[in-house]
Amino acid sequence: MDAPVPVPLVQMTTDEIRVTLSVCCYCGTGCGVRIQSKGEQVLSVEGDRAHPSNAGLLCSKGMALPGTIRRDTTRVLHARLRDRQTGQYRQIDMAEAFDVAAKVISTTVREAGPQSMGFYLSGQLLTEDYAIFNKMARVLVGTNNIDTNSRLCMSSAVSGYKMTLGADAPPASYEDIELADTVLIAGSNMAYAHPVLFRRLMQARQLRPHMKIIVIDPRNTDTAQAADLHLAVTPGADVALFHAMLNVMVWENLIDHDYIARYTDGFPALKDRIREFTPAAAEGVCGVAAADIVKAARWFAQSAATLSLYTMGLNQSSSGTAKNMSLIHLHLATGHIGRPGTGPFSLTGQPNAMGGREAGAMATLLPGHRDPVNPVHRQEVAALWGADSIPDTPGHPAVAMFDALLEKRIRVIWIAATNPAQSLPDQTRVRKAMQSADFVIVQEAFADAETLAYADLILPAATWPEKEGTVTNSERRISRVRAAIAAPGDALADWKIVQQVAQRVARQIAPEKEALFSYADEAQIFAEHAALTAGRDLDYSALSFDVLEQLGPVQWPFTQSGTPRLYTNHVFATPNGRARFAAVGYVAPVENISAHFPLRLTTGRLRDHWHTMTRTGLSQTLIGHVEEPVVHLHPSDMARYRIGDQALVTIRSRRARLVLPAQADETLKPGCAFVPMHWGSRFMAGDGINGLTHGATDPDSGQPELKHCVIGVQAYQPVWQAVAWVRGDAVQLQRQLSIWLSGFDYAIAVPVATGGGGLRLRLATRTVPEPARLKHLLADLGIADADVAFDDPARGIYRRVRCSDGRVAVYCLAGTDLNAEVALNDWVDTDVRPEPLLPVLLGKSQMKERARIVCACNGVTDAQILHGIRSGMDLPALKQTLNCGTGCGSCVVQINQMISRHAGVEAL
Ligand SMILES: Nc1nc2c(c(=O)[nH]1)N[C@H]1C(S)=C(S)[C@@H](COP(=O)(O)OP(=O)(O)OC[C@H]3O[C@@H](n4cnc5c(=O)[nH]c(N)nc54)[C@H](O)[C@@H]3O)O[C@H]1N2
Ligand SMILES: Nc1nc2c(c(=O)[nH]1)N[C@H]1C(S)=C(S)[C@@H](COP(=O)(O)OP(=O)(O)OC[C@H]3O[C@@H](n4cnc5c(=O)[nH]c(N)nc54)[C@H](O)[C@@H]3O)O[C@H]1N2
Ligand code: SF4
Ligand SMILES: [Mo]
Repeated sequence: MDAPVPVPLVQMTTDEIRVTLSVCCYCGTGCGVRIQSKGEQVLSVEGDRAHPSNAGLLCSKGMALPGTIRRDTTRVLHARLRDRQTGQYRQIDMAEAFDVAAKVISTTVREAGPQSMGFYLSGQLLTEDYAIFNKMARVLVGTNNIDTNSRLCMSSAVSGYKMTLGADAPPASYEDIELADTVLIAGSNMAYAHPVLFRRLMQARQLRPHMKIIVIDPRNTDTAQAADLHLAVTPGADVALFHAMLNVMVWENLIDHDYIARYTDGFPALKDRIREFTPAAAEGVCGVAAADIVKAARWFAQSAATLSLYTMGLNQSSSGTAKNMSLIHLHLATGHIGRPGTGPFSLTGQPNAMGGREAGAMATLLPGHRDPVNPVHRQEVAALWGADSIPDTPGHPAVAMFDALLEKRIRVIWIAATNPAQSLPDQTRVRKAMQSADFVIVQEAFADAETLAYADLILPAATWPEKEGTVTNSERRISRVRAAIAAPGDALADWKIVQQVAQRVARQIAPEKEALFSYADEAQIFAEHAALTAGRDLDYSALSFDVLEQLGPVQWPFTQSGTPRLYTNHVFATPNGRARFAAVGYVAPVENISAHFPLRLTTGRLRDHWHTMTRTGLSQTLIGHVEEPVVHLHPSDMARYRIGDQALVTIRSRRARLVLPAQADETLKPGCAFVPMHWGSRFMAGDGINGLTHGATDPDSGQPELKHCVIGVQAYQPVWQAVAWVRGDAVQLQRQLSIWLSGFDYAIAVPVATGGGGLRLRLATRTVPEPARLKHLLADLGIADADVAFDDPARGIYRRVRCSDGRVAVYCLAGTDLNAEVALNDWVDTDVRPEPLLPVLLGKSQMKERARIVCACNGVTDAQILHGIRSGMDLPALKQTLNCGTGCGSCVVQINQMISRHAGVEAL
């Protein structure tokens, strides 16, 4: 039961410092925060001890939120309209922007029909934003072409739950982490992606030393390193592994026959199907030793309470639904569901992907967990919305929506709170689709999102912490999001923008529908939305903003109180109340390795960045953890393909090429490669990582296989290279210098965390650029006039430094004689005086390698920690002397790894 938490909302204190209770805007953990602000400035963000999901804890990203709040040109401050002829944008006021959007939409609907319009939204919208977008799409425009980036994220979890348990409802609560005896973590790097839950898990294990943790991940991630058993599955092969675990459970009679007989259907057919998946047979498919499969099966089945936590390693797959189902099967077969410490618990990625599922703002969903192919459901929703009907033509899920755009079946797309020009797979197609659209509306909060380059109309959105509404986290907990400061410029809350445009569209095409959008505030939208859940599995029709003020965050279903755990009576959300097994088969990923593409590439997250970095890229503390994109390769593969550590390498997939530095990484399985998903084309040459990935999707969920494509790698031998650094505001510098990201095989422009901050550029090509071009580069870098210069223009050599106030302001090293090491150790402590640079410029010495930040909260570098370890310090001593690991604690895993790797090494 949710204990009522007496929470006061916005407290005024005497010195005018306001405290606002809200929720962190990043991951689906949904940590409660206390925002302290004064005027329009956020002074601090700290964990809310009263919030039941995090009890005051925050990770590095949550702690660093204040550093991401800027009210300058890093934000989209005004609406802008592009002139199609000239490509130039002009600033317009909001009324004109609403008129333009409404005219484009109504004309398109009238002339080309409702199916020519698409809405592509985001798991980062608030429930109220989804609700109004959904109503606009389905009953005003008259299309089901509404989908969100949750298609790239949670849709396999949705279909997995629905096909087994009957409803899209994660049955467990975070407190089950503290009550489990075995925890199976599949395809999730919680230590990075859900750090506060990972900390809860580590604390739980300290209190319950018998707890067993199994991690299934092709990489030996920080999460896997904390496990008692790491199963390094071959990417994509989880179904074979889960089937083999079930095979062991059946063979060793570890299943719960009584549970299966009383509460489930379909087990015999599945039992037949898994017969061939003996551990020995599965070993060859999934790459996990048979003995480990047996051990995992026993730990899972024999513990008193087994909980599974899983995310993108299962969902982002062409067999994502089957992966989810075959894991849920293990819970049903052993009765590990509906009791404390048990259940298949899918962790949501984005802060309100759950809310989007509840609001049904996706092509394959309707509000209140209803189904658009069901005519009764359509009619129910239409009636509750006060409309006649909802169209029956199926809508396009995300990937298909961009295909439809490319093929002109969709002509106008409205994109909000997602950055598809970086996050959708197969970027060549996605970008072409946006280019070929009749009109693209982009509703965005941050000014440097890649997708803005494709916008005809840019609408300025308010963002956290400027918005009011609700979000639902992974454990079905609905929390209030509250505004601490006003939005800058003309930016408006997303729902308000939709409301204005919808009312104008209604006036043009269906005046009787204008009244459907006359909400006074978020509370009214929520009330209408909550009513749509009445009588459904998630029922929270008794909930309102007033009740949330009284009780604090609560878990659905909610009648008089919340529900921490589902299916406690073992009645499932299927028509006959019985859970369903299905005889799903194992299907290999869409692309298979070949002589030409011998490696499997997977992609994912880093600890301190959020997706396409529009927000985390602004934080001086967060950018330090990992500063630039690299491809991680196993040392044995690097040896095979003659690739040096840190050397540049060409990565080829069937769709694109990308040149990146290689990083030797023993945490990978041989034959596998990893590239983080975060850096897009504003940071590097090419279309970003998703130039390489493909758009093939899971047949049931429509989720693309972002976790697997095959690649070839080859050492890249540059003929000419340059490294440069410019002091100043990285965002501004990046805008000025971004033209230098094209025309080179490899180019990056990345903000710098330490030293003098600023922007770092690195370029490489196979031909020496024309002298005129290099002159232009030097001018753009601000080093046309240098204090020190050693140039040989004929050979493209420029070694230059410009100083101001006795400190380096710009430096550039360019030439054919830069060896790879110079190019890589391209770092100087930019706060030092210029003299130490001279030998470097003269080519007589290499630069010293720079330190990297480990502890983001307190700015402690790897060099400092290593020094401490080498002088004999253990974790408590390091914490005490250096302060590292004492903030959010997200870096403790990394510090422990450094201790285990370097302890005992003599002081240098
Ligand atoms: N720091 C940070 N945290 C985040 C986010 C962020 O951008 N940054 N984003 C949020 C969002 S939206 C999401 S969806 C979540 C994602 O959270 P996670 O799913 O935990 O993150 P990923 O790194 O995408 O992928 C998890 C792991 O899947 C593994 N994997 C790859 N292929 C397979 C496979 O075939 N089988 C198995 N079993 N594992 C495989 C990868 O090696 C990787 O370690 O994170 C949320 N939290
Ligand atoms: N290769 C690869 N690709 C992936 C993944 C992967 O693992 N590998 N993961 C996929 C997953 S799980 C996800 S969730 C997606 C995430 O992909 P995206 O959704 O594209 O990522 P974000 O950077 O979070 O984009 C959110 C956008 O909304 C803007 N924004 C922020 N707040 C607001 C607001 O309040 N209103 C409006 N209108 N805009 C706002 C931000 O500036 C940003 O541009 O990426 C997917 N793509
Ligand atoms: S775990 Fe970190 S990113 Fe996720 S909600 Fe909590 S503080 Fe925010
Ligand atoms: Mo996600």
